[in-house]
Amino acid sequence: MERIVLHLDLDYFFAQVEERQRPEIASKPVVVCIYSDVERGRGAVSTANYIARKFGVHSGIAIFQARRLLAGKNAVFLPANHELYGRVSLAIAETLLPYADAFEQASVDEFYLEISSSYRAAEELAKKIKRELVEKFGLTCSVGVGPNKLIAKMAASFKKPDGLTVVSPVAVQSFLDPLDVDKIPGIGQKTNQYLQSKNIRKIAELRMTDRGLLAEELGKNAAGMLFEYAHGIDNSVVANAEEQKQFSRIKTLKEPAESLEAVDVEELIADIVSALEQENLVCRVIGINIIDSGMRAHTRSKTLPQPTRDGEVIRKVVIELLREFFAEASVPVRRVGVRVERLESRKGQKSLGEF
Ligand code: DCP
Ligand code: CA
Ligand code: CA
Repeated sequence: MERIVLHLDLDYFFAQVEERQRPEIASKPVVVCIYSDVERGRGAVSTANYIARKFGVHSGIAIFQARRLLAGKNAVFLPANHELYGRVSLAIAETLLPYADAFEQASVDEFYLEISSSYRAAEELAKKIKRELVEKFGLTCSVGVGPNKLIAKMAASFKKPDGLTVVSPVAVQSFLDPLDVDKIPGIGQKTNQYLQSKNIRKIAELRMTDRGLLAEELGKNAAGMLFEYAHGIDNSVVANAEEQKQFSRIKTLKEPAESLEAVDVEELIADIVSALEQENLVCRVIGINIIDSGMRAHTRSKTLPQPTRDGEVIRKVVIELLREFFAEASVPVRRVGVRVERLESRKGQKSLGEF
């Protein structure tokens, strides 16, 4: 049994839902529109079916531009019906939930399921889910299966529409290497432009690039993240926002404190470390929560280049944040808290220390 993540993304979601409502339009170009000015027909394309995409129509272009591209093509333009898409999205989530050990809805049409299984069984489950969504909702989707969220998502985008791509742990590197760097989810335009300017086009090239060099331009955190992604490493947990809890502990000081020396955070840190250990989690962000004697709240935080649950590391960061706070504070402190965020699973964790 391994930790396996399945990512599911509905194909041309809004337009596909519209096609299901009126099957007679499915053979035509379908464009779902978000109107900013209904009378004048102005606004942007929300999405389009694959027939319309063949003519160059895609999310984000102006409606008038889509009309021009589809002139004489018998195209159907519809206003977005968000209420309907929301209902369908919810019903899909309810269908998927029972299959998952952990479940996360990432957007209106994207879902992560964590399953403890074998890759063979995971592939069968993916097929079963795809059939079920066609039977229940008349909707196709693209699914990716992999050892973490990153690989599952990239696998789901690999073949669209109606795709199913399974990337087992041994296949991760050969799956990633030939892909363009802009296939990495969340890679910004600036980062992409920088990589292009350095002739780093494929993930294989990114993987071979010196990490220090990347850090000079992109900063240590962004470079570290990018480097981990290029190696297929992602330890983020599958969990909905409300479960992606941060851990925090706070206490009221016996006397309002005006300096770092008057604050003892040992107990708070010990509590946090034991909570992380209990759930087998590490954190990437460490913060402090402060209530001053005027009852105002202050927070500060720091992102680490490597996730941790080491009490020493956490203490050092907390002390640093408190020192910075007291250096600028003008009122005494009544309550002090410590919190950790961006929690990641330790299960089967790999880190760059291994490279
Ligand atoms: N959407 C939007 N405006 C955008 C992008 C998306 O209104 N700029 C909406 C319409 C999409 C839905 O969000 O149907 C999901 O977005 P996706 O990026 O997943 O795109 P599609 O599902 O439409 O197409 P694909 O088959 O490529 O996933
Ligand atoms: Ca989609
Ligand atoms: Ca999507």
